[in-house]
Amino acid sequence: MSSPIILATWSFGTIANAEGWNTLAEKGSALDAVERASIAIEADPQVNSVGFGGIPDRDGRVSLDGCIMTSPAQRGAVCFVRHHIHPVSIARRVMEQTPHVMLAGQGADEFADAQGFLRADLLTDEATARWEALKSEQAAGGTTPQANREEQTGKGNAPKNMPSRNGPHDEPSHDTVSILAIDAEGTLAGACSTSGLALKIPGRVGDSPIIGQGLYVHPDHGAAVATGTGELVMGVCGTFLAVESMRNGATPAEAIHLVLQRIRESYDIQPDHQVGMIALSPQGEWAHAALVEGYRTAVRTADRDELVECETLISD
Ligand code: SD4
Repeated sequence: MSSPIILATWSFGTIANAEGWNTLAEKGSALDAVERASIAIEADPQVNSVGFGGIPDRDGRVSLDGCIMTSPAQRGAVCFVRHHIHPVSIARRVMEQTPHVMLAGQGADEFADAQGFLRADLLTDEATARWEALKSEQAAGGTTPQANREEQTGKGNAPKNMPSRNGPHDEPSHDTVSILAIDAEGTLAGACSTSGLALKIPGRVGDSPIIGQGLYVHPDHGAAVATGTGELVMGVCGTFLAVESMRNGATPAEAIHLVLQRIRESYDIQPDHQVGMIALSPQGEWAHAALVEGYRTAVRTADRDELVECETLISD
């Protein structure tokens, strides 16, 4: 028997954890817990970076990405979903009902239809208002949201700014929900769900739904998730690198430090960039770290329910 734990990114992670903990406390599986935790955030219209209510792309359309994983052989993902609210649940069906790992765009939506998921309009009035404000800001020559920059500079060809939602690093800008859990049987699971970057170029997909980028889980060696500027994570296979490092003997803290250092070495990090990571060992030891301040992780166990400020920063 193990002591269950659930960890989720950002302050809305406490809401995700509350939902996931209901499952873990009743001796449910980590897989069910991370799916239910994702659903809670995806369904919340106040969260403008995940699921229903996500901020649209450059052309005003919302697209969602998500994945779920328990082992290299048990993983599913969807990206560029435009007509369904729960990408993690669709990803789980890809994992359980198909021989494939990932479905994209129209194919993912049609698969979701066939699986009985109901179509929904992902756009809310609030997200439209925020999108219009961002477009005006952009037209007035203000900060250009990173996703809409087609030109690239610097050694690492990374986008220059964080998504301009409500602010680059402060909590109103919630970002991706990335979740890791261990259940009473000691089984690890993880999930990621996002609407990606505000004002992204239509078709852009980040790290969150890619196995080994936004999420990686190995039952014997540990699990890791990422949030933040996906392009930075994608050049270093961020979560795979973290779990592989744990396989080679690194602690969770050492593993994610190595990844964030690798990101620093590989890119010209801009002031608005951020990457936050969580790593969890099969024994329940966990750590988090971020490129810059503002990132936090919600943790829930039998005797702990709190939001932990990330004090371990990897900065120049
Ligand atoms: C992406 N990693 O699409 C996501 C966005 C995110 O915190 O996590 N923001 O690049």
